[in-house]
Amino acid sequence: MYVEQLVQDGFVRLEGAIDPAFCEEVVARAFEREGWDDPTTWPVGPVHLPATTSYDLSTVAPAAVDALGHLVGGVGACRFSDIPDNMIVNFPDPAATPAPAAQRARDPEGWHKDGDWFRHFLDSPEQGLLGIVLWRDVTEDMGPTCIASDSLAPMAELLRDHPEGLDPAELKGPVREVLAGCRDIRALTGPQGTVVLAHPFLLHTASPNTSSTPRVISNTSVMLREPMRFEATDDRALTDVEAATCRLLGVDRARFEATGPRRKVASERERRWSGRP
Ligand SMILES: O=C(O)CCC(=O)C(=O)O
Repeated sequence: MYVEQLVQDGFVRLEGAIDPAFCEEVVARAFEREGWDDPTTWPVGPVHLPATTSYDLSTVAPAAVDALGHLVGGVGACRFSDIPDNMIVNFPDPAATPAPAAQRARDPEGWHKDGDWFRHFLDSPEQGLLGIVLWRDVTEDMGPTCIASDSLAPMAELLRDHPEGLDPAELKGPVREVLAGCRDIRALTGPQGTVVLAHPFLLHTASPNTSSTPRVISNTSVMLREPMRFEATDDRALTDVEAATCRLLGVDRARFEATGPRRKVASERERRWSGRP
């Protein structure tokens, strides 16, 4: 159902997936917790808040449960598919100048494939999907996430060609090379309550907020119980993400076997949040 969309856009956008009133409650709680009631005291640029809680997907975004069925084989196939409140609040930056999304690709700094905590393989279960929640309206001038919709195929080829796996640090150089060839750069905008479910290989980055309104989103990983499989069997069809990955590689099916260790990598973000140096 979503294969074509994943291949063309890199993501599926579910507008109206979360009730705007609920979004406002969650944002208000975070702003109150952080003492951000007075705009004159706001910081400048992005602030990444750690999660204080996670909301059950079927309760707050039932439409997303249906989409997960097609994309990754359903909530039952996931080790984690809830919505945490780890907001990324991108505060206005008065020094920033408005620029179209395409311009962000000229500076490779910040562009990444999500997953700074594990060694990456073509079939990695740690990031079955990149989920992005728009907790408030996001417009072009509000520092939206910028995505490279045509990054999926070269990223899939890179991971196919490295069955030994790549640590996050080893991905940095190749990501720059992939980005240099990308031409389809878009801003992820949309109304409050939109849930974006993106292919895990989608390259993306933050951008400066040139408006006077904070941009409030969160990122999450839909984590799978098992590695992805790119060959259908009698009792299991390919999920949309697996089928899209095959299409991106120009094949109907693919055999992939990891030859290196699947391992966790201590990320800078985790160290920051746990207060360790
Ligand atoms: O803030 C954004 O728009 C993107 C942030 C991001 O990509 C990340 O934290 O991994």
